[in-house]
Amino acid sequence: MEVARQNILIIGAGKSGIATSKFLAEKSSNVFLYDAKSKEELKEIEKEITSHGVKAIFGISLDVESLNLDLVVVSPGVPLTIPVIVQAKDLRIPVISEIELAFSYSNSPFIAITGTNGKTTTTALCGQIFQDAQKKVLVGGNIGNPLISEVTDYGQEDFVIAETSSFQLESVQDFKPQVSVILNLTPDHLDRHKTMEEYIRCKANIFKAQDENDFLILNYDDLLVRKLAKDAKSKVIFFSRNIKLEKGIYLEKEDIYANLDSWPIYICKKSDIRIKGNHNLENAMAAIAAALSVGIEIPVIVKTLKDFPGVNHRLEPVIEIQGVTYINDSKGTNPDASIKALEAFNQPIILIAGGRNKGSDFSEFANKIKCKVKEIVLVGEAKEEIKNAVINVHFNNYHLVDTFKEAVYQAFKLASKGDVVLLSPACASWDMFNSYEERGDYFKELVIALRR
Ligand code: UMA
Repeated sequence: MEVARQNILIIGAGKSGIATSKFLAEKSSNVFLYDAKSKEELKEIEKEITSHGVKAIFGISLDVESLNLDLVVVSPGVPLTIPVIVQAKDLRIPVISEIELAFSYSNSPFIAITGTNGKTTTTALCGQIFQDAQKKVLVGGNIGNPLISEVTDYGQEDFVIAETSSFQLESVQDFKPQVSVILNLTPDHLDRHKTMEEYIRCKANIFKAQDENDFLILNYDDLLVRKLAKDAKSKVIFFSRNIKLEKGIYLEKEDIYANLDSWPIYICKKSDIRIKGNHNLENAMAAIAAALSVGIEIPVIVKTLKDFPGVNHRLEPVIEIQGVTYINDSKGTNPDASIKALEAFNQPIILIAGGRNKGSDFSEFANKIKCKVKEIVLVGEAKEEIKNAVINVHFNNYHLVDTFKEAVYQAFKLASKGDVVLLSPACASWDMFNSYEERGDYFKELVIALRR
């Protein structure tokens, strides 16, 4: 993609937008960075990017036509329906996402991973397997570091392992991973995508440009994911923990097998995998499939599965105080993720939940709460909505609080020896924090302070 001396507008001055601005400024583009937030809020960012020759347009309405643009690059969190983007599209200016730009500059094959839940764990696990196989890898994307920020290193990598969200995939055209993975599909981000069909369409863009030389790894046990196989031009590899597949990765009793060519090959025991729970078994099977599809040896894969400890903010043990275990699952940002977190424990659970609802329905979550939870502490914008959902299933052990700090203290007071205090909000953090990482870190800080 030719970008030198082109007029390029980047939308969103978060991690992706800042990295994209710097990248394009280095390539001699004429770069404008737009953000709806005020100049005052973004003054540090303005200082940083203007030193790279980028022009900031913050907190004011923008006449796209006046900039004589050649290209618009959108950050993931920016809906494609905002007036600036609509105007750009009306003017037939190409609008692309940051991952598509990064992809167009890469010479390395991409392993791209999506799904409603488990994508960070699977991305990190794949990264570790590939590294342990002595491959040079770049791990990035939705996991936290925008791919474009590493783009200068491209070409030196054997593989780019990219966690990709529905936001990032929404508008891609030429994004063509050598291996694409879809782990599962349950309602999420419907405040932006509006319908489940549209959410699935965005996720399915991960394999839209693939051809018969590429691989698509799909969860056979998830009907919505399984159905996508019919739209694929690439070679589909299914994985299943419920069914002995004729072809694919599957569980038979306690053993995992891969049958990709003519006969089944034993991989390892389910219990060999260090990260626990059915959802992690699925993540591990997807990672096995991805690794095998590029020829990584089984002993390397198995060694990593035995060692890999999981990722921060995902069922992350924090501390034990007076026989109570505190678990940080701040990454549980939708009901399905939090249902999986609840299923991972046999002990009585004091659950901290709530935050910003992303258009989810809480009724299934409420049913799971009724079965697994002793007491629930509710906080944030969605607290009333979750309260109503649990009342509907006749669960009355709820406690409403005003601040996150209060939520942690309340959970501490309610817990007794043998209990688990679990932060798994089923909601985004954006009503109280900048990110789920910030929420999880604050939880850990508050919990560790309880010990004193
Ligand atoms: N903005 C506007 N107008 C709008 C909306 C936003 O100007 O209409 C501006 C905001 O004022 C803000 C900027 O856009 O200044 C934020 O851009 P962004 O939301 O794209 O944030 P980034 O910092 O670039 O982070 C993004 C991803 N964020 C989202 O998708 C919301 C990060 O994923 C990702 O790690 C990062 O790029 C690097 O790739 C986070 C996330 O929550 C973890 N992802 C969602 C999820 O996992 O469920 C999809």
